[in-house]
Amino acid sequence: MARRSVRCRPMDFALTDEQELIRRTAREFADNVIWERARQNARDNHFDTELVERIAEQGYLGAIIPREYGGAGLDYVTYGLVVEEIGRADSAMRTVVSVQTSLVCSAILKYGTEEQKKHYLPRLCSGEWLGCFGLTEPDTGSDAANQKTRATKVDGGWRINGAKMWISMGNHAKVALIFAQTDPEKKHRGVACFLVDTDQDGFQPTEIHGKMGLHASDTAAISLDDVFAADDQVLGEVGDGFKVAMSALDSGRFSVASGCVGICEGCVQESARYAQERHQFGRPIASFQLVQSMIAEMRVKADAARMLTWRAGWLKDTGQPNTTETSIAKYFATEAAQWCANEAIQVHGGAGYVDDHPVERWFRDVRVTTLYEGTSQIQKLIIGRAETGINALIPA
Ligand code: COS
Repeated sequence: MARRSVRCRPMDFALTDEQELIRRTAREFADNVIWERARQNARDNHFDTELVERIAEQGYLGAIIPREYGGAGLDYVTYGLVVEEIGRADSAMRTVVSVQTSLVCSAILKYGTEEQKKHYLPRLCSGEWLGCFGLTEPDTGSDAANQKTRATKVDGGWRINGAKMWISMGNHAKVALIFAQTDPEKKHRGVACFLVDTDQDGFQPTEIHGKMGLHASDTAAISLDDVFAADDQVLGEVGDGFKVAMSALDSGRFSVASGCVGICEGCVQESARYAQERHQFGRPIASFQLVQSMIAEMRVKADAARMLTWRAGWLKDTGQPNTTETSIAKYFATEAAQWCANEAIQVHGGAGYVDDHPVERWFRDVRVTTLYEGTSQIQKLIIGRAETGINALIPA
């Protein structure tokens, strides 16, 4: 599973034997281990740390991190295959993988000093520590540069005050990437990213209850009251924070897209299976053209989402710019998964309205994917800006 040199490799839709094996292994693990517990964990609103440990043992936390830092050394396309399988089984666990691997580990790998990489990455990849990504605030969502959290220089480090919102794993993380403004006049160029140790009094997470979906995921509101980060806990240079965030989101959005490909695929398979079993008017409902139409459209969207996601992964693996293509994949795959989950319930009829079938959970869990890691509207504005050269993000 060593990271291959793929520079200049043409885009190839055939998976290598190694990729097929990794995909098969991930599929079996998702079906036999994650799937088994997903429904009950959702019913119980249970963040299953034991399951997180099993996922870590498989090498799925930090899969794209080189082996020398404790990762599995996978390329992005292969990582996407794993995330697709986990996403099909349980979006709550897929969120753990996406946050830990793409938002936290990839940021440390790209911007960390050698000491930071050696200190944090092996612990995060092994699952000994969980990490969280503290960018969003109560009043700062899409306008990510507008951080209200403040970092003030003190002897030997920084004092951080503010609040973060909707932070996955915020109640369990040992290290939190906290984005904070150091100099408001500099706007996004004043933002810094801190590797905050959560074991301190001023770091106070509170569990967010009442979510529509992702019931088995841990989501926190975090209050930061004079939290301390030493000078060697700044990730990148002071002022690099916005770039750290955007670059991490390039990886995170790919991961969300991959998970949504998994939901699309699950919807196709479950709908086709159910439509063959369920009889009405003396025939399997799969024999009705209107039912086949729904399944056919799901298949088209699933395949298109997968191709766009693989393209984004291939661009990453070949070292090419990919922010726009990642936004395209994220936008399309999340909207497609939402559409597929809705249609899959339609195919299941009343049976799809209760959690006896996974379509009920997919429908609730998928809703957040067009919101987090950049809304569909933000993705479209990024794509539109790339096409036209005109920034429509900030009205004149
Ligand atoms: N990787 C690294 N650096 C990047 C980058 C990327 N993908 N994208 C932009 N940057 C850099 C730019 O190079 C630029 O650097 P300079 O200051 O040196 O010029 C800087 O960041 C600002 O870039 P840009 O002008 O493109 O940023 P915008 O203010 O236009 O970005 C959007 C606005 C809306 C795109 C951004 O704020 C965004 O993605 N918001 C959504 C946030 C989000 O997804 N939140 C959900 C979090 S849930 S975990």
